Amino acid sequence: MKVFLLQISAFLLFGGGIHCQASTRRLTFVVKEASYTRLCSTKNILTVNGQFPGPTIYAKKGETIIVDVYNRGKENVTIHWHGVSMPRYPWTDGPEYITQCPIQPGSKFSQKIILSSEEGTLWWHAHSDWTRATVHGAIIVYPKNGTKYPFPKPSAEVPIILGQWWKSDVNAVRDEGLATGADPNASDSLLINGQPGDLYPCSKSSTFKLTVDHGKTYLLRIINAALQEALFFSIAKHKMTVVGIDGSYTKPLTQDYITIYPGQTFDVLLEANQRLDHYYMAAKTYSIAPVAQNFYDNTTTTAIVQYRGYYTPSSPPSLPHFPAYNDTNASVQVMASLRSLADAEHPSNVPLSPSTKLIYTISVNSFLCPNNSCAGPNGTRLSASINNISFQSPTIDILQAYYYNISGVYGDKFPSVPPLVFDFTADYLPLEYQTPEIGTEVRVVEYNSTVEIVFQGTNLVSGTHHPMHLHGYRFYLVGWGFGNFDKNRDPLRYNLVDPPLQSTISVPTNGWVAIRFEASNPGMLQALMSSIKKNP
Ligand SMILES: *[C@@H]1O[C@H](CO)[C@@H](O)[C@H](O)[C@H]1NC(C)=O
Ligand SMILES: *[C@@H]1O[C@H](CO)[C@@H](O)[C@H](O)[C@H]1NC(C)=O
Ligand SMILES: *[C@@H]1O[C@H](CO)[C@@H](O)[C@H](O)[C@H]1NC(C)=O
Ligand SMILES: *[C@@H]1O[C@H](CO)[C@@H](O)[C@H](O)[C@H]1NC(C)=O
Ligand SMILES: *[C@@H]1O[C@H](CO)[C@@H](O)[C@H](O)[C@H]1NC(C)=O
Ligand SMILES: *[C@@H]1O[C@H](CO)[C@@H](O)[C@H](O)[C@H]1NC(C)=O
Ligand SMILES: *[C@@H]1O[C@H](CO)[C@@H](O)[C@H](O)[C@H]1NC(C)=O
Ligand SMILES: *[C@@H]1O[C@H](CO)[C@@H](O)[C@H](O)[C@H]1NC(C)=O
Ligand SMILES: *[C@@H]1O[C@H](CO)[C@@H](O)[C@H](O)[C@H]1NC(C)=O
Ligand SMILES: *[C@@H]1O[C@H](CO)[C@@H](O)[C@H](O)[C@H]1NC(C)=O
Ligand SMILES: *[C@@H]1O[C@H](CO)[C@@H](O)[C@H](O)[C@H]1NC(C)=O
Ligand SMILES: [Cu+2]
Repeated sequence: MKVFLLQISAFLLFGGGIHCQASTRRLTFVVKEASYTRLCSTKNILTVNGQFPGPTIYAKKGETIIVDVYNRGKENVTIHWHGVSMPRYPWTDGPEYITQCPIQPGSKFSQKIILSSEEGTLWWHAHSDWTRATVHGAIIVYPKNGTKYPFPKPSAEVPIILGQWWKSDVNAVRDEGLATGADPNASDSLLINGQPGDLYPCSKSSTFKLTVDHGKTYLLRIINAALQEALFFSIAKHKMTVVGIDGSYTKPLTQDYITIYPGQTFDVLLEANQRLDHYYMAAKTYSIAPVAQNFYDNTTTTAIVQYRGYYTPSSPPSLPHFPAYNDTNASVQVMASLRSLADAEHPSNVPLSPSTKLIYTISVNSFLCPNNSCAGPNGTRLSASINNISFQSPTIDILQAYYYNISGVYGDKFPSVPPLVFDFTADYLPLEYQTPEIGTEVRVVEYNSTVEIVFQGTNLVSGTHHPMHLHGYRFYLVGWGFGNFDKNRDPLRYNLVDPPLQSTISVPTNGWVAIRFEASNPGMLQALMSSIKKNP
């Protein structure tokens, strides 16, 4: 139950898509089912090349790679390059019915990945329904020849992919949620690199282990590939230093834990500077939902950091300390402290006086069902909206409709401000506000305009946090706060000097964020709200 909204297009300028390089590398992705056993039971999952998590793509900054995708599965899929801006080339970025039609079973489609300014960790995932639960992998973008990391070269680099596992078929879980109108079932476990870890049944022998040498530093490339869960991630007795997010570098930020939202990627340095032993690295969900109900996955996934040497390890290894599962202050800590490098080699280009200012409310909604027969709150069906419009997916992709001037696929009346202004984050809100309109509306922005979007969370149905992700752009996170955005006071506190450059942020629980970017990449700019769970 994904809800996406706000597609933006400006003039499309074609013919700029020639990216010849001496040798464009080609990779082969065969999407097919494979049998995997987790939590004492076996099922078929959709994979790329039979691998779960899927293969890592290694690239250099600025490189173009072609991925030949063969769909040997039973359902439509597309592969999306998450966090890649794809300058002037939205056509193979993946979102189905937004920039392209899906790849049907038995067919092949070559998808070009055009890397430009990104450097660090990104990821790829399937972009059709819940296929991304198992069809995903890392993209590692190294500095160009002759340039370096803005930190000492680590001894080794390790992808840490956080995920979720359902014992049931993921499509059955999704279908059940759609049929009943309730939150789909929470997953049965969280995963680190495809493994639940020591704290789950039948899992101990395959727990992911990272062997380290005392005194060395490791670069963890952490990806939250979970469908829904915002995760706290920490390593027992070790600090982590964040040096990058979403494929751009940050000033070093030393933390006991990070909060990583679905879709985000972090580059984190781990110094192996503790007593020779085994230590757990672990992840668990941040959620404001009541603890006793099955609204979110309340389990803890672990992997082991093991020092090389001769010693008797602690058994079990020590677990990291986590904030309380519902600690909203903790959920914003990293966001509140991250700063971009903003130096000569990594300049900040944040627009100082945006020409277009938009305010978008993000709400969880409910639709009435006949005789209150749905399984959402009070017999309703859960949904989500931006500015009170719940996105209806078209059957022809919007970019194609734009290109060929096909009318009736989408409208261009997406409101720039909330159609109704109320105390968005009040404890009690009128029930009649809960039902949104339905539509496929697009907001058109002028090419090269500078845009500010304030995403304002509301407390309708559930005032939870909302991960937001834009395609085709990375944006500067210039401000955030709890409560209602104040257009007179809050902009005075914006960080216009060294705001972090990201492609995925989370609107805090009953709060807001402000982002800015230059609309210089024509195409369909899509804001994705990752899910309508009580704890998306
Ligand atoms: C798969 O994609 C094709 C082409 O867009 C579409 O006609 C078909 O309905 C899709 N099938 C499903 C099950 O969504
Ligand atoms: C970059 O360096 C690698 C290893 O030193 C070399 O194999 C490769 O050809 C170089 N690439 C370019 C574009 O110079
Ligand atoms: C969802 O959870 C309920 C309650 O535990 C269970 O009865 C149902 O079978 C689950 N659905 C799926 C698709 O696993
Ligand atoms: C986790 O959630 C289940 C319900 O799904 C509940 O029974 C259990 O008490 C919860 N455990 C913890 C540690 O909160
Ligand atoms: C967090 O959960 C605890 C235990 O479930 C509860 O007592 C507390 O009120 C919750 N805090 C917030 C801010 O919801
Ligand atoms: C969160 O932070 C605010 C302001 O710093 C403080 O008033 C509040 O008590 C904190 N809440 C928790 C649960 O720590
Ligand atoms: C709703 O309930 C009424 C009375 O129980 C019944 O007559 C009617 O058929 C129900 N409607 C639907 C759509 O189920
Ligand atoms: C696009 O279609 C509309 C009507 O559907 C028409 O008025 C307009 O001239 C067309 N534009 C182009 C560029 O073909
Ligand atoms: C959303 O639109 C519906 C239909 O017009 C209306 O009933 C509802 O009050 C609106 N809610 C908000 C928050 O604007
Ligand atoms: C848009 O901006 C780019 C880069 O700043 C510039 O090269 C181009 O001429 C501008 N185009 C228009 C139509 O303003
Ligand atoms: C459910 O109904 C009760 C009683 O009308 C109301 O107080 C509550 O807010 C409703 N909850 C939702 C989520 O609609
Ligand atoms: Cu994306």
